Amino acid sequence: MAQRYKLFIGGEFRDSTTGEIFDDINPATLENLATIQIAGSKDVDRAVEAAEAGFKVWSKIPAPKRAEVLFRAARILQERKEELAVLMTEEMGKVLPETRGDVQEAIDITNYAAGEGRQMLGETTTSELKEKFCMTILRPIGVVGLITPWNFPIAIPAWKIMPALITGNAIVFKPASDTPLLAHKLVEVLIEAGLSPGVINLVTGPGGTVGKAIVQHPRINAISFTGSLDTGKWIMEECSKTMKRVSLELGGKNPVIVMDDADLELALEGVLWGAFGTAGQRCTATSRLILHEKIKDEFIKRLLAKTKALSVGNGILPETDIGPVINKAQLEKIERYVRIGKEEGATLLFGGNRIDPGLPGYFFEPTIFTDVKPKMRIAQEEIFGPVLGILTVSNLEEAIEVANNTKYGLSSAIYTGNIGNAFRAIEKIEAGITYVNAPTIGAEVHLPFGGVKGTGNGFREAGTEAVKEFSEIKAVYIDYSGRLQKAQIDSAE
Ligand code: UN1
Repeated sequence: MAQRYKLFIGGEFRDSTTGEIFDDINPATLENLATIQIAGSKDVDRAVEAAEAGFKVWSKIPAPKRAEVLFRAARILQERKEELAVLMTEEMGKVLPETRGDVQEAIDITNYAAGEGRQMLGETTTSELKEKFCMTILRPIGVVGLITPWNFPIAIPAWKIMPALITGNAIVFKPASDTPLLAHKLVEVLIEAGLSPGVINLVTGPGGTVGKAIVQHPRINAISFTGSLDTGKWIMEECSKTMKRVSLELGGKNPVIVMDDADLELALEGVLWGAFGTAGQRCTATSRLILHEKIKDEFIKRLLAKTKALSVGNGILPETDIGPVINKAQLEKIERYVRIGKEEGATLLFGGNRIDPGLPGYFFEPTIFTDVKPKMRIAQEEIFGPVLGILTVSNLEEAIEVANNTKYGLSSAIYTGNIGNAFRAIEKIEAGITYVNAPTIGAEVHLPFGGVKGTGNGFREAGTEAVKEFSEIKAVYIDYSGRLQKAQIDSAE
C-alpha cells in the first residue's frame, strides 16, 4: 500500500481536519506513489499560528547562524541527491539527468542563500544635515505563503524557501498536488538540518481551496507564487484586499532566433534541448523558433532528422530523451493545441499525437509546426508541452518584432556569429533573460530569474534579488547633533 503522508505543522506531522486524501501518481506508470492529505482552512489557520510562533524564534537568530541550518540542508541534499532524483522522476516524469539537475539547483540556491547570511547588505549614505547618519537595513516580512509548481518539484520550492529562511521569515508552504512527495522530502531535509519548529509548515491540497486559504489569509504577509498567468492575476487581485506583498513568476512563450550567420549545429542542439527537454514543461521552454529565411530549409531538415531520433518513454531509463507529461489534463491540453494549430493553418511537420511506449502513462510525441504566423494562438499561448512552432523572418529587426509579439517575456535566445546582432537582441528583446548562443533554459541560481509583461509583476527570484523578494527595507536616520535639525528646512552650511 502507498505510504500515507500527513501535513507538517508546528514541527509535527499532523492529520488534516478534512479527513480527505488524494493520490500521488507516477505519470509514466500510473502507479500510486503515496497518499497525501488534503488540508482544510482550519489547517491553514493552524499553520499560520505555528508560523507566527516559529517567526518569533527564527527572526531573532542572527543570519549567519540561520545560515548554518541552510549549509547543513545543502549537505543533506547533496548526500541524498540520487535518491531524491529517482523519486522525482517517478513523481513527475522528467528524465533522470534532469531530475538530478533539479536537485542540484536546490543545492545551489541553498548554498547561495546560506552565503547571504553573511551579506544581506544595506546601504550607508550621506545626509543633507550635519552630524546625521543614514543607512538602510533589511527586516524579515513575517509569515510568507509559498505556492509552487510541479515542473521543478524541489528547485523552485528551494528558490523560495531558502531565501525566505535566510532573511528570517517563517513559511506556510503549499506545493503542487502533482508533486507533494518531493515537497515532503525537502521539508524532511530542513528538519534534519535543525530548523526550529514552526518555521516551515507544509499544507497539501488543491490550489482552489488550500492555495486560496493561504492567499486570503489576513495574517500571511506575503505570497510568492510560480504558476499560470490566470492564477497569478487572481492572486494579485486577492492580495490587494489584504495589502500583501506578492511576487509572481508566470508563464513564458520563449523565442529562439536563429540568424543566417549562426553556427547551425550549435543552434540545433540548443533548440532541441530548449523545446523538448522536460517535455517542454518549463516556463523557460523554447516554444517559438524564429528562423532567418536564408537558413530556414536547411535548419528544418536537420531539426526534423534529430527530432525523429528522440526517444519518448519512462524517464528512469537511460535511453529515454523525453519522459511523460505530468497528467491527463495536461496531455489533453497539448492535444487541444495541436488541433488549434492545424485549424489555424499551421503545417504539422512532425508529431502531434499521444504515443505508447508500452506504459499506460501520459506520453506525447515531440511536435513541430511550421508556417506559424505571429498572431496564431499556438504562437501566443503557453502550451507547456513538447510543441515547437516555427516562424520565418527576413532580418533581425523582424525577428525581434516577432519575438516581442507576445504577452509574456521570460526567456529568449539568439544564435548568431555577429556581435552586433547579439547586442541588438540583448537590448531589444522584451524578456527577463536573454541567452546568446545558448538555449532558453538553464538559468543559474546566482542571477536574477523572472520576466517582464505577463510573466510577472516586476519581482525577480534567486540571485541578488532573492534577499529583496523576502525582506522589508527600512531607512534609518541617526541624528547625533543633539539638536532638532529639520530636513528640507535647515540648511547645512
Ligand atoms: C521554470 O520552468 O519555472 O532556467 C524554472 C531553467 C531552470 C529553471 C526553470 N533553471 O530552465
